[in-house]
Amino acid sequence: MAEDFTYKILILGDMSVGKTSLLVRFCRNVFNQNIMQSSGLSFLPKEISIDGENVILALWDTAATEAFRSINKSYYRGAHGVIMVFDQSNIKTFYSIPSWITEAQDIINIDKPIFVLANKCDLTEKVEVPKDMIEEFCFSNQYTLFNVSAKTGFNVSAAFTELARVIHKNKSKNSQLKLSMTISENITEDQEDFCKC
Ligand SMILES: Nc1nc2c(ncn2[C@@H]2O[C@H](COP(=O)(O)OP(=O)(O)OP(=O)(O)O)[C@@H](O)[C@H]2O)c(=O)[nH]1
Ligand SMILES: [Mg+2]
Repeated sequence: MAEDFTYKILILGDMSVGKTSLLVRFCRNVFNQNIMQSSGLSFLPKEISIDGENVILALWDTAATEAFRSINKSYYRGAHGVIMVFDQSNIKTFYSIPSWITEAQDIINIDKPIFVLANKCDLTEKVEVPKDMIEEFCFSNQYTLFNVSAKTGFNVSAAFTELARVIHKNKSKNSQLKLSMTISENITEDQEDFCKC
């Protein structure tokens, strides 16, 4: 039977940036203007196919309020990637990104892929964060940037799927690396035996 791959992805960002809306758009292809504020932590699973392989994404949605923020941190462990969301119509949410990422990187490996989703791109009249500022920030930190809207659905699926693809590719590379290390360890042991004889 074909193997399933499961990856844990964290969705981080300030209150009301649209974390839950993006998840619901990606998983169920709907948008609810009157969505409730999240409390605590929840996750939605989403099954996708990457190059013919079955991949299950466990998408962890976090509540951004201070009270939940410290509790949620204990669930960051084991994450394979991070979706960092900010609201283009609220520059404060852009300035908060480094603190979210520092917090996550205290717990998960620094080499995990981080995708920045500039949400609410439908609010063209209200954009507060200059495009070149976002691009420069993401480029200098090596974060992958997607301009998205949970409301219209623009680029949402593309962003999540690309992150899954990057994680899956790294996973394959890591297992290949492990395999080649095992082989070379065995060769070394064999050579030692050979020398001793
Ligand atoms: N115009 C517009 N509104 C959006 C978009 N995404 C989310 N919203 C609205 O923004 C508000 C907050 O959305 P949520 O998805 O609850 O945001 P959140 O980041 O999960 O918020 P917390 O759970 O409080 O941390 C809601 O009123 C949404 O309808 C978008 O792409 N465009
Ligand atoms: Mg929420």
